[in-house]
Amino acid sequence: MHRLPSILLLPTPAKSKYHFVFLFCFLLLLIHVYIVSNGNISLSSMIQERVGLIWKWIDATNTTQEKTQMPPNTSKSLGPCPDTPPGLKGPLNMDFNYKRTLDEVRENIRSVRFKGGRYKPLDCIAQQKVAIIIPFRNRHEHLKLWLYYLHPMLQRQQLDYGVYIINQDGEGVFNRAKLMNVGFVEALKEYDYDCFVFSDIDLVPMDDRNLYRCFQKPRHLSVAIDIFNFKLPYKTIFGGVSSFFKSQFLKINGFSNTFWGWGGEDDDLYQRVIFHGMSISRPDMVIGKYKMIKHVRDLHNERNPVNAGKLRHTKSTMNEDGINSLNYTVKEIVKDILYTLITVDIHGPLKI
Ligand code: UD2
Ligand code: MN
Repeated sequence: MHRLPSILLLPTPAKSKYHFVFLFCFLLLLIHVYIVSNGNISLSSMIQERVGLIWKWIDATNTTQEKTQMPPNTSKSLGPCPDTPPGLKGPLNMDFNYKRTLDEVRENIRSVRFKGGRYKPLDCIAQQKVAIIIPFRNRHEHLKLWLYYLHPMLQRQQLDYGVYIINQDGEGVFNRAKLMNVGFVEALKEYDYDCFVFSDIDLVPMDDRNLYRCFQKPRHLSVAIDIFNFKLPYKTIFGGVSSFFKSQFLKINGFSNTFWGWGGEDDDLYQRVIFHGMSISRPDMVIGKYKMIKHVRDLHNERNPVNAGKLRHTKSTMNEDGINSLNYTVKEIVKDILYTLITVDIHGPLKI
């Protein structure tokens, strides 16, 4: 009975939720007082016991509620995650013909811990904070497959990561590289990322030992793609999936903003790395296997013949064209459980 005033100590939501229980107990208390004053002690102690039980139940439910609402584990006693994540599987199976709805994908991947496609390991502190940046427009089938296969893999890799889908607004000419720059700037507004993985939406790794992390050198991850017969089509190819530490990306001033339409921006990026005195690293051709989800060339992303010629000028333009000259307008930011979708107007031409 002495526990009754503890209702005053309960947090406000619990107070309102258990209001009716409080009233019920109060009623029992009145009956109890009435019985005691009339001398029926055994019935009164039974009522006393019942009231005690009800309060215990209230306390228990209240604690569970607090647990589920608890902020992420920030315990200082966690150690760093190991260099080689212990739960990797190696080669992976995948079937791109099996169609799922986005809800089914969400249902399947309940392990993503925070809104916006954010995750960090529960039992250790990730070595790097990785933002995954994906340029996007009208590739919803690809997005579902990418999310379905990549989230579990990134979690096995014990990354502290976030997924950013940078959606080009409008019907203008597509610009993959500029969208990557937008993703870099926008992700940094949210979290102190130190590593950036820039990925096409249609590339799914076939081996989870291909770590989505950053390395001493900027890295080309998608080295052995099925459509290229699992070979590099040319030695300096740098398209598909690449990773940069924040400092490496800033050193090269990011991607160029001026490659409209298909082609060239990946070779320009490679040259930026070389001209800044760096070179690239790659996984081996077994670990670096990828499947590209089938697609045709998209509307408003036709090959731009101007782009190849621009590669002769990378050296003279790279320090003025990039992160430091980026302009865009964010139209909308949507936080799905599996990704952050940033729709952006990149102020481009309607036609090449
Ligand atoms: C190659 C490169 C790619 C890029 C491109 C030339 C590889 C493996 N890939 O890809 O990195 O250099 O050539 O620009 O070397 N996208 C949309 N909607 C569109 C158009 C493009 O979402 O309407 C995005 C999407 O993430 C896509 C990426 O841009 O995966 C690259 O476009 P692509 O897949 O059509 O080009 P692809 O496969 O020739
Ligand atoms: Mn593609």
